[in-house]
Amino acid sequence: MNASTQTNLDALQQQAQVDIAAAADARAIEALRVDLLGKKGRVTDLLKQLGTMAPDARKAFGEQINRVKETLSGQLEARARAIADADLARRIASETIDVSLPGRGENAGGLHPVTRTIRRIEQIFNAMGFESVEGPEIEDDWHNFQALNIPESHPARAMQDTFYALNGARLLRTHTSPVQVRTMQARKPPIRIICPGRVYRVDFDRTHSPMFHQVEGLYVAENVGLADLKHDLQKFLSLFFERDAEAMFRPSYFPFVEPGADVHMRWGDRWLELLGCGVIHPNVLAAVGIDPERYSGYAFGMGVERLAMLRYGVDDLRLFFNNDLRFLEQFR
Ligand code: 2NL
Repeated sequence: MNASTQTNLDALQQQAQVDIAAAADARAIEALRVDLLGKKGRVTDLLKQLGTMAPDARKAFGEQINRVKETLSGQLEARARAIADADLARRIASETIDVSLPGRGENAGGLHPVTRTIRRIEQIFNAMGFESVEGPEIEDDWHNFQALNIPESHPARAMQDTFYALNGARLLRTHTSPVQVRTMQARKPPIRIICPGRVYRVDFDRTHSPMFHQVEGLYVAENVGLADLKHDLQKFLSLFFERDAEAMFRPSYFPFVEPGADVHMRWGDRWLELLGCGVIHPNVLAAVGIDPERYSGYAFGMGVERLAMLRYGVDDLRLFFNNDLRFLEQFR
């Protein structure tokens, strides 16, 4: 090792330390690193001179240069970290995030109140052993009327006027009873079903819509009668309205049942008519191929919108079909 090379190394190290301490930003540090330790850097240059030295000197000086190299490398890194920390501290002190800006929000959809009511009715009856069955909305006269003990020119047809096509060969069903007719034809008792769905009548005012929803139900087996009907509907009403419902069965006429009844429920100091029901007429059982001497059954029908109006406190049925979001959003 010669004295001048030694001096050069000491001087280089001292100057480098001064420069590193003075570096003001990340770019200055990087420039220094390249100038000192890069491929053509000054420390690297000194290492290249080792080749010209005697073996003893080469070993001692080589170790020295590597120590300097490591020291400078550590100092560069420490300075770079100090600069980054100071930068961050300055940004934290000077910048602010406005957390008061409202978010964009999610437009969550929801189920229509009629759908929710149908599901609620189904849930209760399914738990009582009734299977949900659906069927066509376009029907023929036999399934919608004749099988239900409503012959041609029967006065009950005037109350269930509907929409016809193909010269009366097809019509929009006026109740979901035809689904029950089809199910009774296809199965053997015991049969315990409910039939939810859209139905159509020529009717339009505050409490009637030309299209509305119904859930009908029936239970056909041996020895099914009025007592089963009263018990099961009483139970349904209590579960649906979440209270000990006081029900009244008042005689009423439907061609497809005998006896028939309207079910009323105490509502404050009034009685509200909620649904119709009865013991299935023997003519109906015979029409679908079930022996009325062996089997009997009860049936009932309810308007979904009517129950939804009572449950949600809605006073105009047409609101359900106007598709006004201000109304519908209240049911989410
Ligand atoms: C009402 C009255 C009712 C039925 C529907 C029915 C169905 C078959 C046989 C016998 Cl397949 N009856 N359904 C019975 C009585 C009343 O509905 O006011 N619905 C909204």
